[in-house]
Amino acid sequence: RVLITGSLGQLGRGLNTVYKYMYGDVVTMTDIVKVPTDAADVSSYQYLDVLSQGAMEEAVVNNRIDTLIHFSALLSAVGEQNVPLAIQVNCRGVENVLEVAKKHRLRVFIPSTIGAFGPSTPRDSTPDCTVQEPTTIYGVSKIYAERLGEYYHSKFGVDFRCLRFPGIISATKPGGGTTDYAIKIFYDALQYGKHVCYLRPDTKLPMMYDTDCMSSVVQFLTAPPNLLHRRTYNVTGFSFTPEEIATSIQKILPNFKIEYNICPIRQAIADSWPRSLDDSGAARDWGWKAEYGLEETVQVMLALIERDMAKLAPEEV
Ligand code: VAH
Repeated sequence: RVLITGSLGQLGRGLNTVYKYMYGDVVTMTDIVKVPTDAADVSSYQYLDVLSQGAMEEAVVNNRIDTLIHFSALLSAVGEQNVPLAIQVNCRGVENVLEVAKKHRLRVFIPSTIGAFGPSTPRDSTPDCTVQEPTTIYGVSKIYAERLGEYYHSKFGVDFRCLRFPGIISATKPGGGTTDYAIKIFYDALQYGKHVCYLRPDTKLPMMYDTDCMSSVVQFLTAPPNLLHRRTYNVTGFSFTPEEIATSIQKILPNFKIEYNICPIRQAIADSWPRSLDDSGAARDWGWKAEYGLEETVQVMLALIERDMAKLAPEEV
């Protein structure tokens, strides 16, 4: 059985749906939102504060968990606004997860990110193993997660697995990241025909569509340990700039307009991150391959959001 922390966030909801579809009722969803808004999604939901190791252990034992997926984290932009909280959630949370995993022999998945790289990292085709000097607390905390996980793996034999994700594009609300514009742009395109982007038109970043992100987690977690030459791998989909994604949207919505109002904080963060990732290590070791490119992502995002908007009352959109 699987326990997902941060399960009501952008990645948690998607992975719960995938596991439910594949294996039935095997997931215990946890988060710090006390009353889940979407009851259909959350029949197995439990409140869990990742800062409480005792509560985490209790949830693991009571639900007979063997795999812990730790999605709780403060993302890059919001982390800069509350550094002490980012350290608590992102560092103390990981320490608790790894201790519980050690004690109960769990397989653990913790996502890392392109944010774990910084301005001194080669920015194009960034490899798995390179300079990591991030300039955000988010990046610093994710390096800590990578290294602590690798340490628990080599020292205590914890089956720790970690993927460095690019920006994830999904038809769900994102939460406080620098890559969030690449989701909001679709909602704005359908609702207002216009998006005001906080990044410069030429800011290239690596991204990946939701379905590819979910399959990377499922595939990586089922890979036999003898295939893994490392415990932290890059995975990616494709790279684009705000200008390029706007052009793709205009192919479907010709009247769509993009304007720019640069946010200096998020621009500086984006400028310190890779423009593209080399994920050939994941491809070689466990057969990873992304399926979605920019055009497919734009098509599916517009279709999904249009469908969801049609279901909701106007004030809920
Ligand atoms: C953020 N989406 O923008 C996250 C991410 C690729 C970066 O980890 O903070």
